[in-house]
Amino acid sequence: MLTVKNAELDTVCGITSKFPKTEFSELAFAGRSNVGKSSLINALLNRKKLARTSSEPGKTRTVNYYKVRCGSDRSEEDVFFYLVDLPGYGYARTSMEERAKWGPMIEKYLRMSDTLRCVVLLVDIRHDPTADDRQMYDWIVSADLKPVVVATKADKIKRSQLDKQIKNIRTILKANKDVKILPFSAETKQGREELLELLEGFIG
Ligand SMILES: Nc1nc2c(ncn2[C@@H]2O[C@H](COP(=O)(O)OP(=O)(O)O)[C@@H](O)[C@H]2O)c(=O)[nH]1
Ligand SMILES: [Mg+2]
Repeated sequence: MLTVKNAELDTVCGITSKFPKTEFSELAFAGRSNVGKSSLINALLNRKKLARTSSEPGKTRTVNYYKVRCGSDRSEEDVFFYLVDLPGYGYARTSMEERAKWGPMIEKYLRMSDTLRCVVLLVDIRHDPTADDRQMYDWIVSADLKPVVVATKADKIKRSQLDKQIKNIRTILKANKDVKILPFSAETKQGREELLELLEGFIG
């Protein structure tokens, strides 16, 4: 199990900047704007305001690299990795121009990173995944990465609805049975430990 010891914003990449060559494994996070990505990153890293959350969606236009140091019961030494926050997509009021840049930027990142080990796709547990979500999912698979899907805001539905919603997400993404779809809540921290454990399997 990982215990987060330190996390800091290391690099911010704009649309035209080159992605850095990092010395540790990269774990990337993708999803629609407002899906709860910043909240999940903060919950995961036990930090209140490291990643900026906003009720105004569509603000992030950058790829943010957080350098994370963890203790691990699997090794004596601390474990380092980069958590990579990819730009949110699908926000209705984003200009066409901005929207046109999102795809190539994500594709370029997936192609260029040598140390990328995993992309976590976030979808809202209450809603059907969108065409953009499906595109993102297919890019992850095409990049020969094993997708991890996190269904956010799990506190917003009844427990009795959970299985049904997960099944629905699986069907729409066409994710086969061995793809993990993990219910998560930044409010209650449901799924946090399981996600950390899953991520630990990808680094090192
Ligand atoms: N109830 C609940 N609200 C959440 C959760 N995660 C995020 N939110 C809310 O959803 C909105 C968008 O969250 P944010 O993390 O900024 O989303 P991002 O645009 O994907 O980074 C904010 O108002 C958050 O407070 C969650 O697990 N449960
Ligand atoms: Mg955000």
